Amino acid sequence: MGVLNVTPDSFSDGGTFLDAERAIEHGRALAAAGADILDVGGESTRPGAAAVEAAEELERVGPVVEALAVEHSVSIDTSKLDVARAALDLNADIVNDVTALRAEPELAGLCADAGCIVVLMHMLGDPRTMQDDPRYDDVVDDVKAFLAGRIEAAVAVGIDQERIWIDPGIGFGKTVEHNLELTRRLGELADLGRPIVYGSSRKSFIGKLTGAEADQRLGGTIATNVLAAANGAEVLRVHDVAAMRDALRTAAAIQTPRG
Ligand code: HH2
Repeated sequence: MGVLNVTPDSFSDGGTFLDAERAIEHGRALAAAGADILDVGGESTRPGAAAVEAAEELERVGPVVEALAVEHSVSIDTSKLDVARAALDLNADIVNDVTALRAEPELAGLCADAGCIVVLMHMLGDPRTMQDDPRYDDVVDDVKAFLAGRIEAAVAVGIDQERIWIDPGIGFGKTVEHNLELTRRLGELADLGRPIVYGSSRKSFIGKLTGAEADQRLGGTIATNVLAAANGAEVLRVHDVAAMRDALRTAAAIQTPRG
């Protein structure tokens, strides 16, 4: 899954793809580099990010989804009903909601009616406050229980269980240690029986471990994603698709001896 942020303020690429033509071009480049899904977002969820009105978010992502969804599989990274509805009308295939259908509960009904895939992600608190001293009894058990509850809620409103993907929400209300433990024990989420999405790309815990700025975190991004894939992640949400593809191919070749 290639990240396509059509925002002025995303933490690692804010402003780079705010122009629709540049965003579309970048989306095509991500697909050419091997992304199976393009994750288009118009609102940053970085800690402390400013909220965006639905109309503005849609103005950002609408033309990009319209151009790319006829060519590629597109997920819309939004928590808003109106944005998701418009994106699905423009042929998006997946709704990726970092609030797991909690921000605007009507979004669940829309997804049920549309029959699209839905990504349910764990987040503690909201983007304004989530990094203020996050605490868990056991981070993996707590995230797992939360995701089990959100799957149940989604199925209760008519979303097909088979169309639900789950995500531990790396960096969303987590310390460095929480992110490392979730990555180390990611396999425990497989008990929920749904594909696991994993998004560590360029995130600040990698910066805290390596000292690297956001655009210099590829090494840490690759390490975390290769281990996440080995631990059962099926969908890896990354900015640097070509490097990730090569890393995954190499890791897979080690794991699968050729006859
Ligand atoms: N992370 C971000 C945004 N959306 N969606 C899922 N399912 N999983 C994630 O880990 C995830 C996500 C944050 O990263 P990014 O889009 O690069 O930054 P920003 O939120 O600042 O636009």
